[in-house]
Amino acid sequence: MINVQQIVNATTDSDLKRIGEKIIARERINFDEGVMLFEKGSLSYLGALANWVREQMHGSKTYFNRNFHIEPTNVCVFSCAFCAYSRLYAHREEGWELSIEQMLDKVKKYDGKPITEVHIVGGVHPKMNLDFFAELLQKIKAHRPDLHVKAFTAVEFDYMFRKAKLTVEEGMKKLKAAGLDSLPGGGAEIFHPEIRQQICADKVDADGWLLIHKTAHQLGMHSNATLLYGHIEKYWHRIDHMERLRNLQDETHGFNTFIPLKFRNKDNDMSHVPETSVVEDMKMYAVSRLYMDNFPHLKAYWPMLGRQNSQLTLSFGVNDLDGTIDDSTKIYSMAGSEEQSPTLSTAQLVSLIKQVRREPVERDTLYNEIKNYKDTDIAEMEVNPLYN
Ligand code: V47
Ligand code: SF4
Repeated sequence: MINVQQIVNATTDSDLKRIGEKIIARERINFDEGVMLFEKGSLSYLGALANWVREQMHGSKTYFNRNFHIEPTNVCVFSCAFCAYSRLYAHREEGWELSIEQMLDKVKKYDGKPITEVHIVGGVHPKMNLDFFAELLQKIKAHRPDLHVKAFTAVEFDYMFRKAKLTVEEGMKKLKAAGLDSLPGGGAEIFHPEIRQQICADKVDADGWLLIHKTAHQLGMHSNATLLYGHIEKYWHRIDHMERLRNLQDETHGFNTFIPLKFRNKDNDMSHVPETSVVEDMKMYAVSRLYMDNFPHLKAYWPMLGRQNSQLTLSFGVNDLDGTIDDSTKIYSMAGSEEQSPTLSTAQLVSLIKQVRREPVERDTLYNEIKNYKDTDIAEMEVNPLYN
């Protein structure tokens, strides 16, 4: 079998060869080299390198968790051009707004089930303020103290804290005390103002986003980071975005996972922008694995990519497929993802990973391993209510 060193040796392009050698030596690649990988790297070259890095870091392990989502509202004061999901406050009768009791009922639905995480994220509703969410967190924790609460994008935090006239540190401390455990990675989009101004001008900017995550890390919480790719940005905007995240990670080591999110173009103000091809998607994952050398995990969010393409990413650097999701995530189905009802049972998720000969490992939010399913029989799982 040809190994990665032989693939690098056989490369005729001197830039790609040098970058490949750096990667094999586990040296950091720089901005220009990141852009060059996108511009010149073939799918097979990038894939070979990214898969090598992935296997050095995690072997064949592919993580997932058992989680569910709550989307408190899709009413939003902002109007990001790519968003198919939100409704302006003036049109709030077209959207939904859940009360604390309704959200608690969703939590209670999982009583007795081996779910480890709730992911709470939604639009920015002017009436759902810091006190509202602090009360929600307290009530969730009072009901189920062991449930890990991963909640709110930097966009939601920024709005809540400004409205409450608190600094980021004060606001974050308050939510942590109420029960917040970690932060999801949303709202990052593309940091560079040249693009941010065109796709989401009115929400928190790059420095604001990074400050919120830095503050959370300093308070001992972990977080994720996303990048919305495949619309009007150039390759260098993606690398600029990754560079800013990589720099913060050098300082805090608080990020767990990097999640590239593929732009979907249905029913939004950017519907005229074509979606990227699968080849471009896989290149994005591969370059992410190669550039984000200090991020332990790379996640493909299956409801956005679809199941088969998610399986493919596992050969392009990805080692995490998020979770069983369950219930109510609408942000991608409304923007045109092929996954219109994004729920997988544990048995289905394990089977998806095994089909492409990877090792399914159930984790908690912080990547502590809960169960390795390498030797678990799918047929047995399918008839066991614990996995369905
Ligand atoms: O910030 C919105 C994206 C994000 C579209 O941290 C779109 O574990 C593509 O961040 N096409 C929110 N993307 C979701 C998110 C997330 C998801 C899963 C796991 C985690 C995690 C975080 O969804 C937004 C935005 O970038 N988004 N509309 C669209 N049309
Ligand atoms: Fe609001 Fe988030 Fe949609 Fe932007 S992406 S309009 S902040 S819900």
